Amino acid sequence: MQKKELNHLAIILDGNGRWAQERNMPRIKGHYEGGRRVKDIAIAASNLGIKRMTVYAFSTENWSRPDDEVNFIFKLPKIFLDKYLNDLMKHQIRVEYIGDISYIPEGAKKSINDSMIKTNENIGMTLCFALNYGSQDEIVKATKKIVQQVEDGSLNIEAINKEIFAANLMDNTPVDLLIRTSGEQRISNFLLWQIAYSEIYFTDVMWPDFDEKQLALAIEEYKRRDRRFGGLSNAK
Ligand code: V0D
Repeated sequence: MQKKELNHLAIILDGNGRWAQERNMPRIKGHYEGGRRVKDIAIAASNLGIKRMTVYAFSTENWSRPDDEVNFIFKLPKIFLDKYLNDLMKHQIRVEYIGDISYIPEGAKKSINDSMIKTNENIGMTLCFALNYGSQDEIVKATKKIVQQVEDGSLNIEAINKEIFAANLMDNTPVDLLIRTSGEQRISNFLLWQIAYSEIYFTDVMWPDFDEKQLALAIEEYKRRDRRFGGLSNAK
């Protein structure tokens, strides 16, 4: 029985604000530290041979946070890019995003586009930021695209299947391992289709404390589960 590769790692980055508050620091400091962890864990994951890492950086529900916090969060793409572009290039990491960036501030949009253009030729891991992303929205958008193709006459209703459906999502790489930090045990509208067969790892560690050691623990658990089920008929 072949071992299941860890191709796509997805992470719900939770606990930045709480981490800062517990240290009597402003919540935005937690987001800043969280951004640094994204860079560290992306490099560690790429060194481990992981091909894609998707991080839930800002959800459609996060708009309800205080204005100052939201404004700072949208400065992070530029801060992140200015500080870490060299590291991304050195490790051949490509930046992508999923989500609806039409409503996010122009400055953030520009940095996101710059980061994609500058890292476009990199051949290593893809680091995908889920920005203003919601999985139910993604599924509704995919449905509209499919209906449009049927209306155009380019797609027959009988031809619609799960492969066609997946191909109309923003990204359709199946998630092998989903990690959520900071103690919450929910999916929160993240990659609902893509996690159909994924292992899920919950940890109480808050995102700014999630280091390479924590990543190694998560991957160890992933491999242990794979070995446990690998002996049985595990046809998927
Ligand atoms: C805050 C922890 C990098 C979680 C990470 C606007 C929330 C730091 C980016 C980024 C955020 C996004 C796109 C890109 C380059 C960098 C980022 C957001 C939040 C949402 F092309 N960190 N970061 N984007 N945080």
